[in-house]
Amino acid sequence: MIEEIQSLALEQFLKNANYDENLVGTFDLPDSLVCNDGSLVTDSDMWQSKRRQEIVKYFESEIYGVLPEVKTPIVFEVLLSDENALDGKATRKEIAIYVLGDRNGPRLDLQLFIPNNSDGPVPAFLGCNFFGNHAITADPAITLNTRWMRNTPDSNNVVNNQATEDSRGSESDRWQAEMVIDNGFALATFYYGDMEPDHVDGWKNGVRSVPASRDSGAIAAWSFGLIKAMDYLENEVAIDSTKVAVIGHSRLGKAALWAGAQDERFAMVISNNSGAAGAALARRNYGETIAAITTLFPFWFCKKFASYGSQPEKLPVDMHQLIALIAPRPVYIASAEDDKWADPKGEYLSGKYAQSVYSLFNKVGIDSDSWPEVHTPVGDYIGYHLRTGKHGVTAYDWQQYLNFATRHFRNSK
Ligand code: GTR
Repeated sequence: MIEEIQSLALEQFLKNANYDENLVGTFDLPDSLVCNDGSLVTDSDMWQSKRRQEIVKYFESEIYGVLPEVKTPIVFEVLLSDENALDGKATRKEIAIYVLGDRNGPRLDLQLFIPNNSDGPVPAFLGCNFFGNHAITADPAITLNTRWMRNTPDSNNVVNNQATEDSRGSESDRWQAEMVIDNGFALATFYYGDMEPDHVDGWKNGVRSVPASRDSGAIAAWSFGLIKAMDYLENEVAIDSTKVAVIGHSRLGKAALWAGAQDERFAMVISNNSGAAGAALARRNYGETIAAITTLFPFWFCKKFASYGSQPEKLPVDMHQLIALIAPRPVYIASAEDDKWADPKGEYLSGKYAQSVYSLFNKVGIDSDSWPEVHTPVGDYIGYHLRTGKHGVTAYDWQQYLNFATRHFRNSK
């Protein structure tokens, strides 16, 4: 029922969305370098000690809400280790992480692929997945996720909100596990619904039910899971935890950005088609707007965010500042040409306008003066590409992420 109402509302918004660059409107973006008291940020120390925190607070209070407050360390248990995964190329582990440090509390199941031919700790990609760890490869040894899942009978064989044996490997194109391993990286991933099922009542069975009163949204819950998975990676001898890239697609790209913005242990952040309330500028009237996203998915955000639906210009931050919070760490933003709903140009511009903060660290971000052509990756510390095709994650996307991560992680040895 909820899904039906959502899809009717989506239809309306899709029909009425603006896709005409002439109707995007003009706007002033909040200045990342002017503090709330009017003082100007003149160097990276002042950014780190003062302004950065002000901007984090705005993203908390106006958009995503606060993460659960946890003082206890995670408790984890390695449930399985298979040295013959991916035809012997990788060791695959399944690790139960009790994110609140309580074996009776919320748990996420991390799946970790580690290349077998490495001679020391390796860099890693970490991201939430949409359809369970068993969807990453078709390996029948992967534990099938039994939690609530969005119905996708045609693509992922999720029926009656449950994964089926036929769901195995249904996301393998999106994850390219073998390509990642062949390039000397580990891949860590967990089902986002482990932290909160993606529906309006999902919080009741997720990490936000403890404590229930905090005003936040599901994106914060998914980000929280990424941060807790990072806690584990710091304990994993096979991983170089100083070289972990947090990655996500679409709504999970929003979660990856928010996790990476807050937690500076993530050495790199990758946003794949994250769109509205992700990389795309909120003030541009193009594709999905704040009004649309907060009507379709109010539970992703703190309550305040919806109040900007009719007045995005009042939002005290914009998404270029989410990118700026990642400075000076490398960040990559990827768009798809036909993914107009996500406002590809707005995603590019966020990266472009984050430059003032990267400049404080003498880092060059996007080095192109105009929105690049398709299949023309640009940027040094802020990478960007536009590919052909629709909303999704492809081998082309992964190839660029691997190039970007290889370049930055090799240089920082
Ligand atoms: C859409 C939503 C987008 C994006 C997408 C997805 O319906 O409006 O912001 O998050 O879902 O996650 O696939």
